[in-house]
Amino acid sequence: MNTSSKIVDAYARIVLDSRGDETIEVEIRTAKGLGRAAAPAGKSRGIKEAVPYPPGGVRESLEIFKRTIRQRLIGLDASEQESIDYMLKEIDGTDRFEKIGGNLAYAISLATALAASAALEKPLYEFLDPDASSIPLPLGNVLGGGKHAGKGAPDIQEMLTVPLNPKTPFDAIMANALVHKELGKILQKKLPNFPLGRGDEGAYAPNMRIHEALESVVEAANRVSEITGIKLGVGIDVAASSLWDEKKRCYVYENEGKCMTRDEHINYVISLIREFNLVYVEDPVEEYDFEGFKEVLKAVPDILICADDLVVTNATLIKKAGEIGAANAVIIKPNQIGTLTDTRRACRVAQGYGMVTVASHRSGETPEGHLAHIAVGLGCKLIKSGVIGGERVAKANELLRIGENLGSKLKMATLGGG
Ligand code: 2PG
Ligand code: MG
Repeated sequence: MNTSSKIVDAYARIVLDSRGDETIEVEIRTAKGLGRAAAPAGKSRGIKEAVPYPPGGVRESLEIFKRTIRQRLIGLDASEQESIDYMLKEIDGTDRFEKIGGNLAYAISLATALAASAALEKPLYEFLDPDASSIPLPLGNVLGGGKHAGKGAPDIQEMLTVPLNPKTPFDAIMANALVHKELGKILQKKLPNFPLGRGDEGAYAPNMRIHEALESVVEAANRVSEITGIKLGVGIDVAASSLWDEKKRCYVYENEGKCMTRDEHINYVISLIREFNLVYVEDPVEEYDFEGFKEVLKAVPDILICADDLVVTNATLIKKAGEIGAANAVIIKPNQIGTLTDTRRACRVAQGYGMVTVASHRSGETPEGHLAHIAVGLGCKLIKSGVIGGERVAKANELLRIGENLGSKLKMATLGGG
């Protein structure tokens, strides 16, 4: 046992997330440091994800922590992440943290890792991987709708940009911020009465159809490429499970006034990819349609087809997707699976299939930068963490600090393979 990382006390409390919803925050104290972490929350959640809270909600998770978990943490070594995460799974006893809540598990798991890294005097990314040196490219949501915005916004949840050849972490995050600014100007010109309203992740949420919205994002990205010399790619998160109506068996595009059959929808997504030269498409079809993913990837093999709700950071589901060739990229949201150990497993399996791993925020976030460390420490080539808003910028700014800390070791990630 490393005495400096021995857990001497643990606390939990309820705090607010970026949407003003209650979430659980955990503190793990060692003789030499403190780890504090709160869980984010999704709105377009996958059905197969860890259950965020037991039936009694966040308060029940808090009670469970006080009653059964706190005492069992005290005396353990915070640097032994795997055994602590295993203990959480054993206490819960279900596959999806239905009893204690995936968000409680995740807050404990991350707070433990932070406590260990503080005790060992290492940044979290280095605790996760001592050889980590690559800074992921930021994939930033600049315009969106779906479940993250109100009525009238585009049916597609997110339209994103990614700098493809930035020289430094600063160039990378600044490029997306400039796109957001240029886009604001373009939207105001097109919609003089648009009061620059934004959705949950800080992306503009105009009253606009998909086609015009994508045209605007491409225009903003091109302008920024011209100004900065940085090449920008455009992508989308269709979040297709949010559109799928199981009873009607079609994809409901409310704002477009359409209900598309599975095949019409797949053809539509492929047509958008071709027309707008998209480089990245997340969740093109609903969360049970592995074959649909495969069809899309087959049609556009050079594009990143990224699985989020399909695989929910679950190594077994990622393996299934890898085996049949359903996706060449995968979203990594630690609270979808509940522990850092299982998040690491998910990354390893995905990277083993040559998939690009994309560390991702949730639409309800905490004002912390930890996701940047997780992205670097787990070898993710992309980080999807929004462009503006304190809780989004916290992750971007943390990438800058990690970059400085890496010094001459620093490499910028590039896309393509593994
Ligand atoms: C997504 C996420 C994050 P949510 O679908 O990728 O952008 O949304 O957190 O609401 O699941
Ligand atoms: Mg998604």
